[in-house]
Amino acid sequence: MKISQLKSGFVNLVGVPNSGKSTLINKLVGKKISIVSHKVQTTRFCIRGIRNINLNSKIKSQIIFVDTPGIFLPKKRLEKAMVSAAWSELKLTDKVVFIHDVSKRLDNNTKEIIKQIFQIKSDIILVLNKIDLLPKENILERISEIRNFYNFEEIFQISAKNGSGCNKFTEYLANKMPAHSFFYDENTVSDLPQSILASEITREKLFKNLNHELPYNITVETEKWDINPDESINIYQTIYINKRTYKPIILGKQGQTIKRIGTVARKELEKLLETKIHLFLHIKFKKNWMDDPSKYSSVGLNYNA
Ligand SMILES: Nc1nc2c(ncn2[C@@H]2O[C@H](COP(=O)(O)OP(=O)(O)OP(=O)(O)O)[C@@H](O)[C@H]2O)c(=O)[nH]1
Ligand SMILES: [Mg+2]
Repeated sequence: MKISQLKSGFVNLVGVPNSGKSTLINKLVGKKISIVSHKVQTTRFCIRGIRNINLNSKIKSQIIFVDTPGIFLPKKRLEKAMVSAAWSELKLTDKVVFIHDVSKRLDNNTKEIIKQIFQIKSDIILVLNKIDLLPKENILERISEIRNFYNFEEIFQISAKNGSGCNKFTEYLANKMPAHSFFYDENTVSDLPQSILASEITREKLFKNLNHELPYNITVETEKWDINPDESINIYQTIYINKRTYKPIILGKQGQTIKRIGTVARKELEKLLETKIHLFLHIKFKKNWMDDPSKYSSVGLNYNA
Protein backbone atom coordinates (compact mmCIF):
# COMPACT_ATOMS: atom_id res chain seq x y z
CA MET A 1 0.00 0.00 0.00
CA LYS A 2 1.17 3.50 -0.73
CA ILE A 3 2.37 5.49 2.27
CA SER A 4 0.43 8.73 2.28
CA GLN A 5 1.98 10.47 5.23
CA LEU A 6 5.41 10.73 6.78
CA LYS A 7 6.07 12.20 10.20
CA SER A 8 9.48 12.97 11.62
CA GLY A 9 10.88 14.95 14.51
CA PHE A 10 13.36 15.30 17.33
CA VAL A 11 12.84 14.23 20.95
CA ASN A 12 15.37 15.30 23.59
CA LEU A 13 15.82 13.04 26.60
CA VAL A 14 16.91 15.15 29.57
CA GLY A 15 17.28 14.56 33.30
CA VAL A 16 19.69 14.53 36.20
CA PRO A 17 22.72 12.22 35.93
CA ASN A 18 22.07 8.50 36.33
CA SER A 19 18.30 8.63 35.69
CA GLY A 20 18.66 6.13 32.83
CA LYS A 21 18.62 8.29 29.68
CA SER A 22 21.29 6.31 27.86
CA THR A 23 19.81 2.96 28.88
CA LEU A 24 16.51 4.22 27.50
CA ILE A 25 17.81 5.43 24.13
CA ASN A 26 19.55 2.07 23.60
CA LYS A 27 16.30 0.25 24.37
CA LEU A 28 14.25 2.54 22.11
CA VAL A 29 16.48 2.16 19.06
CA GLY A 30 17.21 -1.51 19.73
CA LYS A 31 20.98 -1.18 19.64
CA LYS A 32 23.70 0.07 21.95
CA ILE A 33 24.62 3.54 20.75
CA SER A 34 25.22 5.27 24.08
CA ILE A 35 27.30 4.04 26.99
CA VAL A 36 25.86 3.31 30.42
CA SER A 37 27.34 3.03 33.90
CA HIS A 38 26.20 3.00 37.51
CA LYS A 39 28.25 6.17 38.06
CA VAL A 40 26.91 9.68 37.45
CA GLN A 41 27.96 11.87 34.49
CA THR A 42 28.69 9.04 32.12
CA THR A 43 27.39 10.67 28.93
CA ARG A 44 29.51 13.62 27.80
CA PHE A 45 27.86 14.75 24.55
CA CYS A 46 24.58 14.46 22.64
CA ILE A 47 23.94 11.25 20.72
CA ARG A 48 21.13 10.80 18.25
CA GLY A 49 19.29 7.51 17.92
CA ILE A 50 16.70 6.86 15.21
CA ARG A 51 13.54 4.77 15.47
CA ASN A 52 11.05 4.20 12.64
CA ILE A 53 7.47 3.18 13.37
CA ASN A 54 4.59 2.23 11.10
CA LEU A 55 1.60 3.82 12.77
CA ASN A 56 -0.78 2.18 10.34
CA SER A 57 -0.69 1.10 6.71
CA LYS A 58 -0.58 4.71 5.56
CA ILE A 59 1.36 6.65 8.17
CA LYS A 60 5.03 6.18 9.00
CA SER A 61 6.86 8.06 11.69
CA GLN A 62 10.55 8.56 12.39
CA ILE A 63 11.61 9.70 15.84
CA ILE A 64 15.11 11.04 16.36
CA PHE A 65 15.86 10.59 20.05
CA VAL A 66 18.63 12.77 21.46
CA ASP A 67 20.45 11.37 24.49
CA THR A 68 21.99 14.20 26.49
CA PRO A 69 24.47 14.49 29.37
CA GLY A 70 22.82 14.68 32.79
CA ILE A 71 22.06 18.14 34.13
CA PHE A 72 23.96 19.12 37.29
CA LEU A 73 25.81 22.13 38.70
CA PRO A 74 28.97 22.22 36.58
CA LYS A 75 32.36 23.40 37.83
CA LYS A 76 35.06 22.30 35.39
CA ARG A 77 35.24 23.31 31.73
CA LEU A 78 34.28 19.83 30.52
CA GLU A 79 31.32 19.72 32.92
CA LYS A 80 30.12 23.12 31.72
CA ALA A 81 30.30 21.96 28.12
CA MET A 82 28.39 18.76 29.00
CA VAL A 83 25.56 20.55 30.79
CA SER A 84 25.35 23.21 28.11
CA ALA A 85 24.97 20.44 25.50
CA ALA A 86 22.00 19.07 27.45
CA TRP A 87 20.26 22.46 27.46
CA SER A 88 21.06 23.43 23.90
CA GLU A 89 18.39 22.97 21.25
CA LEU A 90 15.64 22.33 23.82
CA LYS A 91 13.81 25.33 22.41
CA LEU A 92 14.04 24.01 18.86
CA THR A 93 13.34 20.34 19.47
CA ASP A 94 9.87 18.90 18.83
CA LYS A 95 9.48 17.26 22.23
CA VAL A 96 11.27 17.41 25.54
CA VAL A 97 11.10 14.32 27.74
CA PHE A 98 12.23 14.58 31.33
CA ILE A 99 13.49 11.25 32.68
CA HIS A 100 13.26 10.76 36.42
CA ASP A 101 14.48 7.80 38.44
CA VAL A 102 11.23 6.91 40.25
CA SER A 103 13.12 5.31 43.14
CA LYS A 104 14.36 8.78 44.06
CA ARG A 105 12.34 11.66 45.52
CA LEU A 106 12.06 14.87 43.54
CA ASP A 107 14.73 16.83 45.41
CA ASN A 108 15.16 20.60 45.21
CA ASN A 109 17.78 20.32 42.52
CA THR A 110 15.50 18.22 40.29
CA LYS A 111 12.56 20.55 40.94
CA GLU A 112 14.66 23.55 39.92
CA ILE A 113 15.67 21.83 36.67
CA ILE A 114 12.04 20.95 35.86
CA LYS A 115 11.06 24.57 36.55
CA GLN A 116 13.73 25.82 34.15
CA ILE A 117 12.65 23.41 31.43
CA PHE A 118 9.05 24.61 31.75
CA GLN A 119 10.36 28.11 31.11
CA ILE A 120 11.67 26.92 27.75
CA LYS A 121 8.79 24.63 26.72
CA SER A 122 5.27 24.24 28.01
CA ASP A 123 4.47 20.73 26.76
CA ILE A 124 6.87 18.43 28.56
CA ILE A 125 6.53 14.68 28.94
CA LEU A 126 7.59 13.03 32.17
CA VAL A 127 9.04 9.54 32.09
CA LEU A 128 9.27 7.80 35.43
CA ASN A 129 12.01 5.26 34.88
CA LYS A 130 13.21 2.24 36.89
CA ILE A 131 9.67 1.17 37.86
CA ASP A 132 11.13 -2.31 38.35
CA LEU A 133 12.68 -0.98 41.58
CA LEU A 134 9.50 0.19 43.30
CA PRO A 135 6.12 -1.38 44.24
CA LYS A 136 3.20 -0.17 42.13
CA GLU A 137 1.47 1.63 45.03
CA ASN A 138 4.55 3.75 45.73
CA ILE A 139 4.76 4.70 42.06
CA LEU A 140 1.12 5.80 42.00
CA GLU A 141 1.73 7.84 45.15
CA ARG A 142 4.66 9.59 43.49
CA ILE A 143 2.53 10.31 40.42
CA SER A 144 -0.27 11.95 42.39
CA GLU A 145 2.34 14.00 44.28
CA ILE A 146 3.86 15.15 41.00
CA ARG A 147 0.47 15.98 39.48
CA ASN A 148 -0.16 18.38 42.38
CA PHE A 149 2.86 20.42 41.42
CA TYR A 150 3.33 20.14 37.67
CA ASN A 151 1.26 20.10 34.57
CA PHE A 152 3.08 17.55 32.43
CA GLU A 153 1.59 16.83 29.01
CA GLU A 154 1.72 13.12 29.84
CA ILE A 155 3.38 10.85 32.40
CA PHE A 156 4.77 7.44 31.41
CA GLN A 157 5.96 4.69 33.71
CA ILE A 158 8.72 2.60 32.24
CA SER A 159 11.68 0.40 32.91
CA ALA A 160 14.42 1.17 30.42
CA LYS A 161 16.18 -1.92 31.71
CA ASN A 162 13.49 -4.51 30.96
CA GLY A 163 11.54 -2.50 28.38
CA SER A 164 8.20 -2.35 30.14
CA GLY A 165 6.13 0.67 29.10
CA CYS A 166 8.53 1.54 26.28
CA ASN A 167 6.19 0.64 23.39
CA LYS A 168 3.36 2.77 24.71
CA PHE A 169 5.76 5.67 25.12
CA THR A 170 7.23 5.41 21.60
CA GLU A 171 3.83 5.03 19.99
CA TYR A 172 2.62 8.16 21.73
CA LEU A 173 5.64 10.10 20.49
CA ALA A 174 5.41 8.69 16.98
CA ASN A 175 1.88 10.10 16.72
CA LYS A 176 3.00 13.48 18.02
CA MET A 177 5.75 13.97 15.45
CA PRO A 178 5.09 16.74 12.92
CA ALA A 179 4.37 15.95 9.27
CA HIS A 180 7.81 15.92 7.68
CA SER A 181 9.85 13.73 5.38
CA PHE A 182 12.34 11.45 7.15
CA PHE A 183 15.55 13.16 8.29
CA TYR A 184 17.54 9.91 8.12
CA ASP A 185 17.31 6.96 5.81
CA GLU A 186 15.46 4.03 7.28
CA ASN A 187 18.54 1.89 7.95
CA THR A 188 20.29 4.48 10.09
CA VAL A 189 20.24 3.80 13.83
CA SER A 190 22.57 6.56 15.00
CA ASP A 191 24.55 9.52 13.70
CA LEU A 192 27.55 8.52 15.78
CA PRO A 193 30.66 7.71 13.70
CA GLN A 194 31.91 4.18 14.40
CA SER A 195 35.29 5.49 15.56
CA ILE A 196 33.63 7.59 18.28
CA LEU A 197 31.35 4.72 19.29
CA ALA A 198 34.49 2.58 19.65
CA SER A 199 36.11 5.23 21.90
CA GLU A 200 32.95 5.40 23.96
CA ILE A 201 32.82 1.63 24.47
CA THR A 202 36.39 1.70 25.87
CA ARG A 203 35.49 4.69 28.03
CA GLU A 204 32.52 2.75 29.40
CA LYS A 205 34.77 -0.14 30.43
CA LEU A 206 37.14 2.34 32.11
CA PHE A 207 34.15 3.82 33.97
CA LYS A 208 33.11 0.36 35.12
CA ASN A 209 36.57 -0.85 36.13
CA LEU A 210 38.12 2.22 37.76
CA ASN A 211 37.05 3.89 40.97
CA HIS A 212 36.53 7.34 42.38
CA GLU A 213 37.60 10.36 40.36
CA LEU A 214 39.67 8.48 37.84
CA PRO A 215 37.02 7.95 35.12
CA TYR A 216 36.29 11.68 35.15
CA ASN A 217 39.91 12.47 34.33
CA ILE A 218 40.13 10.23 31.31
CA THR A 219 39.19 10.55 27.70
CA VAL A 220 39.60 8.04 24.89
CA GLU A 221 40.38 8.71 21.28
CA THR A 222 40.42 6.34 18.33
CA GLU A 223 43.61 7.26 16.46
CA LYS A 224 43.63 4.71 13.68
CA TRP A 225 41.18 2.30 12.09
CA ASP A 226 42.61 -0.27 9.66
CA ILE A 227 40.46 -2.79 7.84
CA ASN A 228 42.37 -6.00 7.06
CA PRO A 229 41.91 -8.15 3.94
CA ASP A 230 39.98 -10.71 6.06
CA GLU A 231 37.59 -7.86 7.09
CA SER A 232 38.84 -7.83 10.67
CA ILE A 233 39.60 -4.34 11.99
CA ASN A 234 42.64 -3.04 13.86
CA ILE A 235 41.55 -0.26 16.18
CA TYR A 236 44.24 1.87 17.82
CA GLN A 237 43.10 3.99 20.75
CA THR A 238 44.76 6.42 23.16
CA ILE A 239 43.56 6.77 26.73
CA TYR A 240 44.44 10.33 27.81
CA ILE A 241 45.12 10.89 31.52
CA ASN A 242 45.82 14.20 33.26
CA LYS A 243 47.99 12.78 36.09
CA ARG A 244 50.96 10.47 35.64
CA THR A 245 49.99 8.52 38.77
CA TYR A 246 46.89 7.21 36.95
CA LYS A 247 48.95 5.14 34.55
CA PRO A 248 49.97 2.33 36.94
CA ILE A 249 46.36 2.17 38.22
CA ILE A 250 44.95 1.69 34.72
CA LEU A 251 47.66 -0.81 33.86
CA GLY A 252 47.14 -2.79 37.07
CA LYS A 253 49.45 -5.51 38.36
CA GLN A 254 51.38 -6.90 35.40
CA GLY A 255 49.01 -5.06 33.09
CA GLN A 256 46.03 -7.12 34.25
CA THR A 257 43.56 -4.22 34.54
CA ILE A 258 44.09 -2.77 31.09
CA LYS A 259 44.07 -6.27 29.67
CA ARG A 260 40.68 -6.95 31.23
CA ILE A 261 39.32 -3.59 30.01
CA GLY A 262 40.65 -4.24 26.51
CA THR A 263 39.13 -7.69 26.36
CA VAL A 264 35.60 -6.63 27.35
CA ALA A 265 35.75 -3.60 25.04
CA ARG A 266 36.95 -5.76 22.13
CA LYS A 267 34.24 -8.38 22.67
CA GLU A 268 31.53 -5.74 22.73
CA LEU A 269 32.91 -4.05 19.62
CA GLU A 270 32.95 -7.39 17.83
CA LYS A 271 29.26 -7.80 18.64
CA LEU A 272 28.38 -4.26 17.57
CA LEU A 273 30.47 -4.18 14.39
CA GLU A 274 29.89 -7.85 13.52
CA THR A 275 33.50 -8.58 12.70
CA LYS A 276 36.73 -9.60 14.39
CA ILE A 277 38.48 -6.71 16.16
CA HIS A 278 42.08 -6.26 17.23
CA LEU A 279 42.08 -3.52 19.84
CA PHE A 280 45.31 -1.72 20.76
CA LEU A 281 45.17 0.54 23.82
CA HIS A 282 47.84 3.06 24.63
CA ILE A 283 47.95 5.36 27.69
CA LYS A 284 49.21 8.89 27.21
CA PHE A 285 49.78 11.59 29.82
CA LYS A 286 48.42 14.93 28.69
CA LYS A 287 48.08 17.23 31.67
CA ASN A 288 45.62 19.61 30.09
CA TRP A 289 43.57 17.38 27.82
CA MET A 290 40.48 18.99 29.35
CA ASP A 291 41.68 22.34 28.00
CA ASP A 292 42.28 21.09 24.48
CA PRO A 293 39.62 22.59 22.17
CA SER A 294 39.87 19.69 19.70
CA LYS A 295 38.65 17.26 22.40
CA TYR A 296 35.43 19.29 22.48
CA SER A 297 34.72 20.13 18.85
CA SER A 298 35.19 16.51 17.72
CA VAL A 299 32.07 15.51 19.68
CA GLY A 300 30.05 18.68 19.14
CA LEU A 301 30.76 20.25 22.53
CA ASN A 302 31.14 23.99 23.00
CA TYR A 303 34.63 24.68 24.41
CA ASN A 304 33.56 28.08 25.75
CA ALA A 305 30.27 27.00 27.33
N1 LIG B 1 16.80 -1.13 37.83
C1 LIG B 1 16.93 -0.30 36.80
N2 LIG B 1 18.10 0.29 36.56
C2 LIG B 1 18.18 1.12 35.47
C3 LIG B 1 17.08 1.37 34.63
N3 LIG B 1 17.47 2.24 33.67
C4 LIG B 1 18.79 2.51 33.91
N4 LIG B 1 19.22 1.83 35.01
C5 LIG B 1 20.56 1.87 35.61
O1 LIG B 1 20.84 3.19 36.03
C6 LIG B 1 22.24 3.49 35.89
C7 LIG B 1 22.42 4.75 35.08
O2 LIG B 1 21.99 4.52 33.75
P1 LIG B 1 22.44 5.45 32.53
O3 LIG B 1 21.61 5.04 31.37
O4 LIG B 1 23.91 5.46 32.39
O5 LIG B 1 21.94 6.86 33.09
P2 LIG B 1 22.07 8.30 32.39
O6 LIG B 1 20.84 9.06 32.75
O7 LIG B 1 22.37 8.16 30.95
O8 LIG B 1 23.32 8.90 33.19
P3 LIG B 1 24.32 10.12 32.74
O9 LIG B 1 24.83 9.83 31.38
O10 LIG B 1 25.38 10.07 33.80
O11 LIG B 1 23.49 11.38 32.83
C8 LIG B 1 22.86 2.24 35.25
O12 LIG B 1 23.44 1.46 36.27
C9 LIG B 1 21.67 1.54 34.62
O13 LIG B 1 21.84 0.15 34.49
C10 LIG B 1 15.84 0.70 34.91
O14 LIG B 1 14.82 0.84 34.24
N5 LIG B 1 15.84 -0.11 36.01
MG1 LIG C 1 23.95 8.81 29.87
